[in-house]
Amino acid sequence: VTTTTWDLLVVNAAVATMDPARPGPYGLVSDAAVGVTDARIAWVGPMAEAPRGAGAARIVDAAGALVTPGLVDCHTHLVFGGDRVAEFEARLSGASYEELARRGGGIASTVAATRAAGEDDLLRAATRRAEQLLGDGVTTVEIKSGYGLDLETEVRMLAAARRVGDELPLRICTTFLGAHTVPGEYRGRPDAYVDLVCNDMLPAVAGAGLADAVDAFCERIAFSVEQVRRVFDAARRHGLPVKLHADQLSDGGGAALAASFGAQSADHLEHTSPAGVRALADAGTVAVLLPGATHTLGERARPPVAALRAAGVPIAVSTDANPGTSPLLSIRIAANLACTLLGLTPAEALAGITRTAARALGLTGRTGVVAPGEAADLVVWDAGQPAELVYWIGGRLASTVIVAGDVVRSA
Ligand code: DI6
Ligand code: FE
Repeated sequence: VTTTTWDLLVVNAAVATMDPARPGPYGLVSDAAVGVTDARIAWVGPMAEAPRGAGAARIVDAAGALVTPGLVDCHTHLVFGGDRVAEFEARLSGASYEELARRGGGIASTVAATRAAGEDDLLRAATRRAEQLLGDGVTTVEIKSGYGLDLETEVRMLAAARRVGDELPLRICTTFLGAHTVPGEYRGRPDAYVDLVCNDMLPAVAGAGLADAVDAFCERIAFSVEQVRRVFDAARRHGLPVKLHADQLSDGGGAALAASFGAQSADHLEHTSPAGVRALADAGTVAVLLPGATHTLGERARPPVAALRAAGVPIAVSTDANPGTSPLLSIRIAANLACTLLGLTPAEALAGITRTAARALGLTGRTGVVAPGEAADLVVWDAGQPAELVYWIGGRLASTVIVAGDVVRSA
């Protein structure tokens, strides 16, 4: 008789594996167990089929509750100084986001506050925000720079972002977004700023191992297709994958641009054309929907969800947590809005905050699915059915959060 001993065993679970190899939209396995060894999932299946005589150092009894992969928030701007509460008030009195940006508010005001903040202050504030996500089942978070727009502050932001992963048991992916907007000191000289991004910032950030990917904002109030292409060429030279804020406020051909570089993801897409959708499908680039921004800006335009679905573009959903356009600290509210505002099904939304969000970060096979070999990032929910995670608007439903096989939060 062989005996298996796991480090951790989750029993009596309704596991929404999100494994496309299993039947049904959620890859659901009832009366299931999940065995964990060396921080990874070693076995998942019906308890009746578990290896006989299997033991475990620690057992988590889900008592029939839903278990999912740890959630993945694949697009955030959690590190920033100051706040934009006054801008929120101004917008609700009639000013538009673009108007405020042109007047030197918007991103520029956060840049000023971020340049004035020390790394420890940035870290402390970002950690408080990230804690909100972790507490409700997020185990992987992407964090962008882009509020420094000079070498020193971009480096400080990325260093703070990495350190969030020391403060909290979260997987952190960092993204260099030096090409977020043209800083005041380069007004009227955007190409000179792009030179700085490509020739100074990107090499320094890549050399220090501070970024896992490179992002840019392709928009008439930010950077042109030609300028983004230069940033992406530089990213390629440094071996970094790219992603893009594409077609958020206008159709600038961002989706096709991202696809032409084999981007991990093209994000926003409110104004993406049918040609852009086809390009994403051909490239296998993930479409990341950010309904928190649509909601906050009162945008009428919607990303072309039906076309994305018909073309087979993988769809992820994220908070876009940022002080200006999406002060949203709940990935489940993002998923709810993706359904109610954008027309995703709950199954699509749940895939979008697990498996497909992991894909948008280049983490396919590592987290986002409950399957052998993946990281043991698991959540036991105070819920019985997968769609319930998307149905409730906010609140805290996570009862046990497991990261790399460790129980890190327990209600
Ligand atoms: N698009 C967005 O929605 C955020 N960045 C971007 O490129 C907004 C950033 C901000 O307003 O602070
Ligand atoms: Fe964003």
